[in-house]
Amino acid sequence: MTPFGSTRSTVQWDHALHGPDSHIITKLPGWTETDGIILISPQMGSMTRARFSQYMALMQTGAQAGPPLAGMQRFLFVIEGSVRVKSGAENVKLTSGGYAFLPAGIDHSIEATSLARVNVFEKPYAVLPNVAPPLIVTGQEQEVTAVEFLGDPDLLLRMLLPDTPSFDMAVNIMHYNPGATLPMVEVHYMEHGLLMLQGQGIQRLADSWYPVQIGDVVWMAPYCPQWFVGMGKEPARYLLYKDMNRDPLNFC
Ligand code: UGY
Ligand code: MN
Repeated sequence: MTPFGSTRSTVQWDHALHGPDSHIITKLPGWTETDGIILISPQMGSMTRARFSQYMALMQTGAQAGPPLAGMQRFLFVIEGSVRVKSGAENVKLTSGGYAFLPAGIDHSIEATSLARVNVFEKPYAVLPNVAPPLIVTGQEQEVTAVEFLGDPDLLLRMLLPDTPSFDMAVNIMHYNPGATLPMVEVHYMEHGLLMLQGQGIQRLADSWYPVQIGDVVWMAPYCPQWFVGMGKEPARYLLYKDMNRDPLNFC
């Protein structure tokens, strides 16, 4: 309980910071024994709307996910506990750091095999003529090779999805050693959903600088100026959604 109604959470037309103290639990349609926290959705924003959703599913042991809406892709990232994902011949158990990308229209089941906390991104798939739709991807973040971001050995990037035209979205993990920064203030037409996985830092969003820490979620609309510095004695890491590989006029 925060005294005097204070919170770091804020929702602006082109960005938002959603801290754990502002979470509201809701039902996720079709999911059983699960509490949902809708973190980012098209209901957010005014002059521009988020074109994806990000939510946290707090699943009891044995809980089952409901299906996404028609045409939606789904990306799961397990924060805590374990889930089993099945689809066709695919049958994988995902534990902390495990992830699964489920293309639009693919039948699948997700069952919690323990108490589990799962971050989910969903986005309508943007078809590209003459390009095959993406296939299922599963993996474990610890097994993904880290590459230096723009040549900085203290700023590492892990790409959890293939960067090919079939995929219209990326989910990456950015790792900052203490003091590392994005090398520039980025301004780009793609939007972001971000979950702080570890540590703390300062997130610049448009003309505001926000202290952020593990558990915080950030939405950045297209063209929202953005910059980050990792602070404290441990690395800062965030999970980052981004739309990719499509013409910006696709969204008109
Ligand atoms: O890839 C990106 O757009 C990423 N560097 N942005 C960010 O971390 N805010
Ligand atoms: Mn960016």
